[in-house]
Amino acid sequence: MTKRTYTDPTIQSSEITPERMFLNRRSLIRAATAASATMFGLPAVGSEVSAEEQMLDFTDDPNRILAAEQTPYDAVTSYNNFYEFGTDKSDPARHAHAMSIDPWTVKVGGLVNQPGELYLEDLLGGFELEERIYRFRCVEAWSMVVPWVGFPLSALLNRFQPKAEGRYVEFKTLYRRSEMRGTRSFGSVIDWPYREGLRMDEAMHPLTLVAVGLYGKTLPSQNGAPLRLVVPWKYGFKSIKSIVEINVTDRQPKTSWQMLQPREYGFFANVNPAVDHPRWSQRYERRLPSSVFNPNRVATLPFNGYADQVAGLYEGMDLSQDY
Ligand SMILES: Nc1nc2c(c(=O)[nH]1)N[C@H]1C(S)=C(S)[C@@H](COP(=O)(O)O)O[C@H]1N2
Ligand SMILES: [Mo]
Repeated sequence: MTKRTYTDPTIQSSEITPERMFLNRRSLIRAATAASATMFGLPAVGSEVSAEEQMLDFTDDPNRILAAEQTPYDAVTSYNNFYEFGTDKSDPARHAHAMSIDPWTVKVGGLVNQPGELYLEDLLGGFELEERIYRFRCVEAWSMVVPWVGFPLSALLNRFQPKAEGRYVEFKTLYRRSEMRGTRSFGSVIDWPYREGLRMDEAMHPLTLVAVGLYGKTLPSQNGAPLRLVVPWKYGFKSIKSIVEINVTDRQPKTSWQMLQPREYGFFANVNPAVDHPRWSQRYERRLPSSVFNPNRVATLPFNGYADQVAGLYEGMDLSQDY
Protein backbone atom coordinates (compact mmCIF):
# COMPACT_ATOMS: atom_id res chain seq x y z
CA MET A 1 0.00 0.00 0.00
CA THR A 2 1.44 3.33 -1.00
CA LYS A 3 0.98 6.41 1.12
CA ARG A 4 1.10 9.95 -0.01
CA THR A 5 0.58 13.11 1.88
CA TYR A 6 -1.69 15.77 0.59
CA THR A 7 -0.94 19.43 0.96
CA ASP A 8 -3.73 21.69 1.88
CA PRO A 9 -2.54 25.06 0.65
CA THR A 10 -5.50 26.73 2.30
CA ILE A 11 -4.56 25.93 5.87
CA GLN A 12 -3.13 29.13 7.27
CA SER A 13 -0.22 29.42 9.62
CA SER A 14 -2.56 31.39 11.89
CA GLU A 15 -4.18 28.07 12.64
CA ILE A 16 -1.09 26.75 14.38
CA THR A 17 -1.94 26.10 17.99
CA PRO A 18 0.45 26.80 20.83
CA GLU A 19 0.48 23.07 21.52
CA ARG A 20 1.54 22.44 17.92
CA MET A 21 -0.32 19.27 17.18
CA PHE A 22 1.48 17.78 14.28
CA LEU A 23 0.71 15.14 11.75
CA ASN A 24 0.73 11.76 13.32
CA ARG A 25 3.35 10.60 10.96
CA ARG A 26 4.85 7.77 12.87
CA SER A 27 1.64 5.82 13.02
CA LEU A 28 1.21 6.30 9.28
CA ILE A 29 4.64 4.91 8.61
CA ARG A 30 3.85 2.08 10.95
CA ALA A 31 0.61 1.57 9.08
CA ALA A 32 2.38 1.40 5.77
CA THR A 33 4.85 -1.21 6.90
CA ALA A 34 2.68 -3.29 9.21
CA ALA A 35 1.44 -6.65 8.05
CA SER A 36 -2.08 -6.01 6.89
CA ALA A 37 -3.81 -7.79 9.71
CA THR A 38 -6.55 -5.22 9.60
CA MET A 39 -8.65 -4.58 6.60
CA PHE A 40 -6.71 -1.76 5.00
CA GLY A 41 -3.34 -2.40 6.53
CA LEU A 42 -4.06 0.36 9.01
CA PRO A 43 -3.64 -0.27 12.71
CA ALA A 44 -6.95 -1.16 14.26
CA VAL A 45 -8.95 1.47 15.99
CA GLY A 46 -8.23 1.38 19.67
CA SER A 47 -4.47 1.15 19.28
CA GLU A 48 -3.45 4.26 21.05
CA VAL A 49 -2.36 7.53 19.53
CA SER A 50 0.03 8.80 22.13
CA ALA A 51 0.42 12.48 22.90
CA GLU A 52 4.02 12.10 21.78
CA GLU A 53 2.95 10.79 18.40
CA GLN A 54 0.50 13.61 17.94
CA MET A 55 3.29 16.07 18.62
CA LEU A 56 5.78 14.64 16.14
CA ASP A 57 7.71 17.33 14.41
CA PHE A 58 7.08 17.56 10.72
CA THR A 59 9.39 20.43 9.90
CA ASP A 60 11.15 18.48 7.16
CA ASP A 61 7.97 18.51 5.11
CA PRO A 62 8.43 21.10 2.39
CA ASN A 63 4.69 21.43 2.17
CA ARG A 64 4.42 22.54 5.77
CA ILE A 65 1.46 20.41 6.58
CA LEU A 66 2.54 21.14 10.12
CA ALA A 67 0.63 24.36 9.83
CA ALA A 68 -2.56 22.40 10.31
CA GLU A 69 -4.32 22.72 13.57
CA GLN A 70 -5.32 19.16 14.05
CA THR A 71 -8.12 18.37 16.42
CA PRO A 72 -7.01 15.80 18.99
CA TYR A 73 -8.04 12.22 18.26
CA ASP A 74 -10.14 12.05 21.40
CA ALA A 75 -12.25 15.02 20.38
CA VAL A 76 -12.72 13.75 16.82
CA THR A 77 -13.96 10.40 18.12
CA SER A 78 -16.08 11.44 21.10
CA TYR A 79 -18.14 14.39 19.82
CA ASN A 80 -20.12 13.05 16.88
CA ASN A 81 -23.30 13.19 14.88
CA PHE A 82 -24.56 9.77 13.83
CA TYR A 83 -28.31 9.82 14.40
CA GLU A 84 -28.62 6.09 13.84
CA PHE A 85 -27.19 5.80 17.35
CA GLY A 86 -28.95 8.73 19.02
CA THR A 87 -29.07 12.50 18.79
CA ASP A 88 -26.71 13.35 21.64
CA LYS A 89 -23.12 14.10 20.62
CA SER A 90 -21.92 11.39 22.98
CA ASP A 91 -24.31 8.71 21.74
CA PRO A 92 -22.30 7.54 18.71
CA ALA A 93 -19.14 6.88 20.74
CA ARG A 94 -21.22 4.95 23.26
CA HIS A 95 -23.43 2.94 20.94
CA ALA A 96 -21.94 2.67 17.44
CA HIS A 97 -19.86 -0.36 18.38
CA ALA A 98 -23.12 -2.35 18.19
CA MET A 99 -22.94 -2.05 14.39
CA SER A 100 -21.21 -5.06 12.84
CA ILE A 101 -18.94 -3.92 10.04
CA ASP A 102 -17.43 -7.20 8.89
CA PRO A 103 -18.48 -8.49 6.42
CA TRP A 104 -19.48 -5.27 4.63
CA THR A 105 -20.76 -4.88 1.10
CA VAL A 106 -21.39 -1.82 -1.04
CA LYS A 107 -23.84 -1.93 -3.92
CA VAL A 108 -23.20 0.44 -6.80
CA GLY A 109 -25.91 0.84 -9.41
CA GLY A 110 -28.18 3.16 -11.32
CA LEU A 111 -26.75 4.79 -14.43
CA VAL A 112 -23.48 2.86 -14.56
CA ASN A 113 -22.20 0.40 -17.13
CA GLN A 114 -20.79 -2.01 -14.56
CA PRO A 115 -23.21 -2.24 -11.63
CA GLY A 116 -22.36 -4.59 -8.80
CA GLU A 117 -22.35 -5.39 -5.14
CA LEU A 118 -18.87 -5.92 -3.78
CA TYR A 119 -17.34 -6.94 -0.50
CA LEU A 120 -15.42 -4.05 0.95
CA GLU A 121 -12.07 -5.80 0.41
CA ASP A 122 -12.83 -6.23 -3.30
CA LEU A 123 -14.21 -2.73 -3.63
CA LEU A 124 -11.10 -1.17 -2.13
CA GLY A 125 -8.54 -3.44 -3.74
CA GLY A 126 -6.06 -1.43 -5.73
CA PHE A 127 -6.92 2.01 -4.42
CA GLU A 128 -4.01 3.97 -3.14
CA LEU A 129 -4.70 5.41 0.28
CA GLU A 130 -3.69 8.97 0.99
CA GLU A 131 -3.72 11.10 4.08
CA ARG A 132 -5.54 14.39 3.74
CA ILE A 133 -5.88 16.96 6.44
CA TYR A 134 -9.20 18.69 5.97
CA ARG A 135 -11.19 21.28 7.80
CA PHE A 136 -14.57 19.83 8.63
CA ARG A 137 -17.49 22.03 9.65
CA CYS A 138 -20.83 20.94 10.97
CA VAL A 139 -23.93 22.96 10.14
CA GLU A 140 -24.32 23.34 13.91
CA ALA A 141 -21.26 25.63 13.89
CA TRP A 142 -18.60 23.41 15.39
CA SER A 143 -15.57 22.37 13.42
CA MET A 144 -12.46 20.23 13.47
CA VAL A 145 -9.28 19.66 11.47
CA VAL A 146 -8.92 15.95 10.78
CA PRO A 147 -6.23 13.85 9.12
CA TRP A 148 -8.39 11.48 7.10
CA VAL A 149 -7.10 8.41 5.29
CA GLY A 150 -8.86 7.53 2.07
CA PHE A 151 -8.99 7.91 -1.69
CA PRO A 152 -10.92 10.12 -4.12
CA LEU A 153 -14.54 9.16 -4.69
CA SER A 154 -13.90 9.64 -8.42
CA ALA A 155 -11.65 6.55 -8.42
CA LEU A 156 -14.43 4.45 -6.95
CA LEU A 157 -17.09 5.80 -9.31
CA ASN A 158 -14.90 5.36 -12.38
CA ARG A 159 -14.51 1.69 -11.58
CA PHE A 160 -18.28 1.28 -12.16
CA GLN A 161 -18.27 3.46 -15.30
CA PRO A 162 -20.98 6.09 -14.84
CA LYS A 163 -23.05 6.65 -17.99
CA ALA A 164 -23.00 10.01 -19.72
CA GLU A 165 -26.56 10.77 -18.61
CA GLY A 166 -25.64 10.35 -14.94
CA ARG A 167 -25.88 13.78 -13.36
CA TYR A 168 -26.06 13.03 -9.63
CA VAL A 169 -24.84 10.44 -7.17
CA GLU A 170 -26.99 9.15 -4.32
CA PHE A 171 -25.60 7.49 -1.18
CA LYS A 172 -27.28 5.41 1.52
CA THR A 173 -26.13 4.38 4.97
CA LEU A 174 -26.63 0.96 6.48
CA TYR A 175 -30.05 0.63 8.11
CA ARG A 176 -30.07 -2.20 10.62
CA ARG A 177 -32.57 -1.58 13.38
CA SER A 178 -31.32 -4.32 15.65
CA GLU A 179 -27.89 -2.67 15.86
CA MET A 180 -28.89 0.98 15.65
CA ARG A 181 -30.77 2.11 18.70
CA GLY A 182 -31.35 5.59 17.30
CA THR A 183 -33.37 4.21 14.39
CA ARG A 184 -35.71 2.62 16.91
CA SER A 185 -36.22 5.63 19.16
CA PHE A 186 -36.03 8.29 16.46
CA GLY A 187 -37.49 6.28 13.61
CA SER A 188 -40.13 8.87 13.00
CA VAL A 189 -37.66 11.75 12.77
CA ILE A 190 -35.47 10.62 9.88
CA ASP A 191 -36.84 8.45 7.12
CA TRP A 192 -34.15 5.74 7.28
CA PRO A 193 -31.85 4.86 5.71
CA TYR A 194 -29.86 8.09 5.98
CA ARG A 195 -29.41 9.43 2.45
CA GLU A 196 -27.19 12.01 0.82
CA GLY A 197 -26.44 13.18 -2.68
CA LEU A 198 -23.91 15.10 -4.73
CA ARG A 199 -23.99 16.55 -8.19
CA MET A 200 -21.72 14.54 -10.50
CA ASP A 201 -19.08 17.29 -10.76
CA GLU A 202 -18.97 17.55 -6.95
CA ALA A 203 -18.68 13.78 -6.63
CA MET A 204 -15.86 13.71 -9.18
CA HIS A 205 -14.00 16.66 -7.65
CA PRO A 206 -10.53 15.63 -6.45
CA LEU A 207 -11.21 17.01 -2.95
CA THR A 208 -14.14 14.61 -2.42
CA LEU A 209 -12.83 11.73 -0.39
CA VAL A 210 -13.95 8.26 0.57
CA ALA A 211 -12.44 7.93 4.03
CA VAL A 212 -11.56 4.57 5.55
CA GLY A 213 -9.44 5.91 8.40
CA LEU A 214 -8.41 8.87 10.45
CA TYR A 215 -5.21 9.62 12.34
CA GLY A 216 -3.60 6.72 10.50
CA LYS A 217 -6.03 4.12 11.86
CA THR A 218 -9.16 2.46 10.60
CA LEU A 219 -12.29 4.56 11.10
CA PRO A 220 -13.90 4.23 14.51
CA SER A 221 -17.53 3.13 14.20
CA GLN A 222 -18.79 6.47 15.49
CA ASN A 223 -17.01 8.22 12.62
CA GLY A 224 -18.66 6.05 9.99
CA ALA A 225 -16.78 2.77 9.73
CA PRO A 226 -15.88 1.12 7.50
CA LEU A 227 -16.22 3.84 4.84
CA ARG A 228 -17.78 7.31 4.69
CA LEU A 229 -17.68 10.40 2.55
CA VAL A 230 -15.76 13.54 3.39
CA VAL A 231 -16.74 16.61 1.35
CA PRO A 232 -14.72 19.33 3.03
CA TRP A 233 -16.36 22.43 1.51
CA LYS A 234 -19.84 21.36 2.57
CA TYR A 235 -21.55 21.20 5.94
CA GLY A 236 -20.85 17.98 7.82
CA PHE A 237 -24.19 16.34 7.12
CA LYS A 238 -23.23 15.81 3.46
CA SER A 239 -20.41 13.54 4.64
CA ILE A 240 -22.50 10.40 4.93
CA LYS A 241 -21.24 7.56 7.10
CA SER A 242 -21.17 3.77 6.87
CA ILE A 243 -22.15 3.66 3.19
CA VAL A 244 -23.79 0.53 1.76
CA GLU A 245 -25.31 1.82 -1.46
CA ILE A 246 -24.34 4.26 -4.21
CA ASN A 247 -26.53 5.06 -7.22
CA VAL A 248 -25.84 7.25 -10.20
CA THR A 249 -29.03 9.08 -11.17
CA ASP A 250 -30.27 11.63 -13.65
CA ARG A 251 -32.37 13.46 -11.06
CA GLN A 252 -31.36 15.29 -7.92
CA PRO A 253 -31.70 12.75 -5.10
CA LYS A 254 -33.65 13.53 -1.96
CA THR A 255 -31.44 13.84 1.09
CA SER A 256 -32.35 13.03 4.69
CA TRP A 257 -31.97 16.54 6.08
CA GLN A 258 -33.85 18.10 3.18
CA MET A 259 -36.70 15.66 3.68
CA LEU A 260 -36.74 16.53 7.37
CA GLN A 261 -36.50 20.32 7.14
CA PRO A 262 -36.38 21.63 3.55
CA ARG A 263 -36.27 25.24 4.68
CA GLU A 264 -33.25 24.70 6.89
CA TYR A 265 -31.16 22.29 4.84
CA GLY A 266 -30.63 22.55 1.11
CA PHE A 267 -29.23 20.10 -1.36
CA PHE A 268 -25.93 21.92 -1.84
CA ALA A 269 -25.09 22.77 1.78
CA ASN A 270 -21.90 24.59 0.86
CA VAL A 271 -20.27 26.18 3.89
CA ASN A 272 -21.24 29.83 3.58
CA PRO A 273 -20.70 32.40 6.34
CA ALA A 274 -22.90 34.86 4.42
CA VAL A 275 -26.03 32.72 4.58
CA ASP A 276 -27.32 32.10 8.08
CA HIS A 277 -29.16 29.01 9.13
CA PRO A 278 -32.74 30.10 9.92
CA ARG A 279 -32.05 29.58 13.61
CA TRP A 280 -28.40 30.67 13.98
CA SER A 281 -25.55 32.55 12.36
CA GLN A 282 -22.99 30.71 10.25
CA ARG A 283 -20.35 33.43 10.52
CA TYR A 284 -18.32 31.71 13.21
CA GLU A 285 -17.58 28.21 14.34
CA ARG A 286 -16.36 26.56 17.53
CA ARG A 287 -13.17 24.71 16.73
CA LEU A 288 -13.05 21.54 18.82
CA PRO A 289 -12.01 21.03 21.53
CA SER A 290 -14.19 23.87 22.67
CA SER A 291 -15.66 24.60 26.08
CA VAL A 292 -17.64 27.28 27.84
CA PHE A 293 -14.40 28.67 29.22
CA ASN A 294 -12.51 28.39 25.97
CA PRO A 295 -15.01 28.46 23.11
CA ASN A 296 -12.20 28.57 20.56
CA ARG A 297 -14.27 30.65 18.17
CA VAL A 298 -12.93 31.14 14.64
CA ALA A 299 -14.38 32.84 11.58
CA THR A 300 -16.04 30.55 9.08
CA LEU A 301 -14.57 30.76 5.58
CA PRO A 302 -16.50 30.65 2.30
CA PHE A 303 -16.57 27.05 1.11
CA ASN A 304 -14.87 26.23 4.41
CA GLY A 305 -11.60 27.59 3.02
CA TYR A 306 -11.66 25.63 -0.23
CA ALA A 307 -13.08 28.40 -2.44
CA ASP A 308 -10.06 28.45 -4.77
CA GLN A 309 -10.63 24.80 -5.58
CA VAL A 310 -14.43 24.60 -5.73
CA ALA A 311 -16.07 28.01 -6.19
CA GLY A 312 -15.95 27.46 -9.95
CA LEU A 313 -18.40 24.59 -9.64
CA TYR A 314 -21.12 27.07 -8.69
CA GLU A 315 -20.53 29.84 -11.19
CA GLY A 316 -23.77 31.46 -12.20
CA MET A 317 -25.70 30.07 -9.24
CA ASP A 318 -27.28 32.21 -6.54
CA LEU A 319 -25.91 30.51 -3.46
CA SER A 320 -28.37 32.24 -1.15
CA GLN A 321 -31.14 30.48 -3.09
CA ASP A 322 -29.28 27.23 -3.78
CA TYR A 323 -28.07 26.81 -0.21
N1 LIG B 1 -25.36 7.99 8.35
C1 LIG B 1 -25.14 9.18 8.90
N2 LIG B 1 -24.14 9.95 8.41
C2 LIG B 1 -23.91 11.17 8.96
C3 LIG B 1 -24.71 11.66 10.03
C4 LIG B 1 -25.75 10.82 10.52
O1 LIG B 1 -26.49 11.16 11.45
N3 LIG B 1 -25.92 9.59 9.94
N4 LIG B 1 -24.47 12.92 10.53
C5 LIG B 1 -23.80 13.88 9.66
C6 LIG B 1 -23.42 15.11 10.36
S1 LIG B 1 -24.68 16.19 10.73
C7 LIG B 1 -22.12 15.41 10.64
S2 LIG B 1 -21.70 16.92 11.27
C8 LIG B 1 -21.04 14.43 10.38
C9 LIG B 1 -20.25 14.18 11.65
O2 LIG B 1 -19.09 13.42 11.37
P1 LIG B 1 -18.10 13.03 12.55
O3 LIG B 1 -18.91 12.42 13.65
O4 LIG B 1 -17.12 12.07 11.96
O5 LIG B 1 -17.47 14.28 13.01
O6 LIG B 1 -21.54 13.17 9.92
C10 LIG B 1 -22.59 13.26 8.98
N5 LIG B 1 -22.87 11.94 8.47
MO1 LIG C 1 -23.63 18.24 11.14
